[in-house]
Amino acid sequence: MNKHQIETQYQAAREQYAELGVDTEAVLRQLEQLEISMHCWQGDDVTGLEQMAGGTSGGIMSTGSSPGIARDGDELRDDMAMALSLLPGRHRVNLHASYAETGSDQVDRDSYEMRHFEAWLNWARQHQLAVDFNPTLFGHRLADDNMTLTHPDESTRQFWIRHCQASRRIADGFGRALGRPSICNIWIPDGSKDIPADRGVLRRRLKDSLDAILSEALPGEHLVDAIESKLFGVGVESFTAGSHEFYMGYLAHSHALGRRNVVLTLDMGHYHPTEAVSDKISALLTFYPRLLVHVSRPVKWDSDHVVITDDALQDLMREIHRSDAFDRVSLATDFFDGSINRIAAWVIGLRATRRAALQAMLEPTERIREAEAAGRLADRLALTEEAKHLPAQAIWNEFCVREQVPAGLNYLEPIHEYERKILRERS
Ligand SMILES: [Mn+2]
Repeated sequence: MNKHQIETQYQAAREQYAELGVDTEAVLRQLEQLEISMHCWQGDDVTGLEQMAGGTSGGIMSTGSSPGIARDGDELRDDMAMALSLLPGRHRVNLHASYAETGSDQVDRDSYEMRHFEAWLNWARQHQLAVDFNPTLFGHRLADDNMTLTHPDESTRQFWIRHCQASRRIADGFGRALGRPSICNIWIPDGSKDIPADRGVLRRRLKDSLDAILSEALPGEHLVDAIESKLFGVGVESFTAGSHEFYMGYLAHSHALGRRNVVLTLDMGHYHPTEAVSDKISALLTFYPRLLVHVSRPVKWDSDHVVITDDALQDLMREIHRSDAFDRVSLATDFFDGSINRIAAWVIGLRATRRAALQAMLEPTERIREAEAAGRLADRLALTEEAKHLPAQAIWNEFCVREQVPAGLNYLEPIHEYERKILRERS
């Protein structure tokens, strides 16, 4: 499809949306402003760049052996730049602490500093990207028993506390250096395979650890703290210390202490399969000003499949749109699939995320609300159904043209070429 066809189809679609009271030009402006934080760990199957520790664990697992996995930081950044060149709209980059490049420095995670992320900072500057950050509490000899911030051994627990403290300072450093606040998201794998005798002691220890981590006052204009719950993981099926209820409580506790910069993270793969993450948006925004969503796709469990257009994603975006909260809900992708071209995985997942946001923004919400307010519930349902089949694709293609990235499927050929020229050369 060429530019002329895209423009013709866009004009026809624009009129169709206008009839239902939707201004597509305003939607395109909003979509362009929407920042999505692209995770780095899709590019190397969550391996990381450290000298001293490696691999996943902690109940998460990447599978697949597509050729050309990034072998060092430069290759990973090249691959990310390639993916970003095929994505319309604004992006941030999401790093894990395990992507530190320590060179000849024999330094462990509790002593990481900003200088170990120098290459990432320079790269982010060059590509005008803000950076989000995550301490890495898995894939390490001191996390082999799936206990970190809840660890009964005091020195091990203190190691992980120091790691999270160091991570907050690094996130603060990125926020300062780039002039855009960094979100520092804490997720821990802590739990147990079988039924623990004392859940309370583990959770009280987690609370104390988080208090120790968050007690250092760092200015909110550079740093936002996020806490991420989980239901279960492989090897920790019976108990997870950091459950949704735990962190809901911890959030209330933090805000009561005046730590208003702590937000909750909703990972779409971290709940019961029939639980609707979309429904949590308006519930949380009633009490807290901000949220972070990890956009993922669970398949029967928290499998972290590449994000695609499915009901869970569409419902999530619709709720954010209906809450008029795209500026209060931060979006960050979180998936890893090594069984397909890893760059295509990023591009497909990130494009699906933004397209779902577009689909939501294009909804004739005013009409649907009018019908609801008037008690015309059949009209509400009919309009909601009709909205699913309006020509959103024509608006998306026009957006891609304006953003100077490939429309439709045209992003595939550059990926194939990159695979032939770059990925196949990596052994
Ligand atoms: Mn997550």
